Amino acid sequence: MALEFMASMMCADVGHLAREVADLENAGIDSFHIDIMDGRYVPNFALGLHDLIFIRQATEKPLDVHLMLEHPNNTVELFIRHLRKGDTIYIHPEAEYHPSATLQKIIDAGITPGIAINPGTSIENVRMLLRIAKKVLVMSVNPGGAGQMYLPYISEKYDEILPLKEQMGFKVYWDGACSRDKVMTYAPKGVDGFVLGTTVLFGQDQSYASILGDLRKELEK
Ligand code: S6P
Ligand code: MG
Repeated sequence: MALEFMASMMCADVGHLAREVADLENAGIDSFHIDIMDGRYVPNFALGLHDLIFIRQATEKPLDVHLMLEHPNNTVELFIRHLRKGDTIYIHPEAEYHPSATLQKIIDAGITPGIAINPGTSIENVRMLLRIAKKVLVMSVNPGGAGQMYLPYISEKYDEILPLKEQMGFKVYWDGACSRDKVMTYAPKGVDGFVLGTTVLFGQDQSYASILGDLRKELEK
């Protein structure tokens, strides 16, 4: 599949969520990234179940649900219930005693299983889960907020994980402080998709369509 651009919906104008979803869809976004936080696993609250339900009925595009929750095993069904085949749920392995059991629940429900790897977590720590997950969200900021600074040390993690993706059967996605330069550098290295937030997509002087169009044009060069 071609490179995927996901819109980080915690960065959207929540007062006009229907318009934001329609504008992004018309601009050619590939999927909607939904950051769910519990104020415990991360020190913030972002989107919630109701936002997910609203966005799910507002678009036919896939949803990319990033659970930043303690013990997602306890509540993952609440999210699964509103999703469909083609949607993804990512969990943070550190947030659960038995993350592979939670991933299995996601698989059994026909949803794509994903894991998110924190900046401070090494690939070695989650290596076995790479056999189960189909999508891996490599965090280049600590989970918990938009508009944070890119952490340069994560670049070495891409060097480690990208060579594994074919043999282990997963795709790699960038989450956090994604700039134009990061897309241009890491797409050719094999990153399959990028979560776009305040750094490049939201709150800019250009329209969504022209930002996404420019990114795609430049990638073709
Ligand atoms: C962070 C979250 C991310 C952010 C994204 C925002 O906890 O998982 O998905 O929403 O990083 O983008 P930016 O460009 O503002 O960092
Ligand atoms: Mg996220």
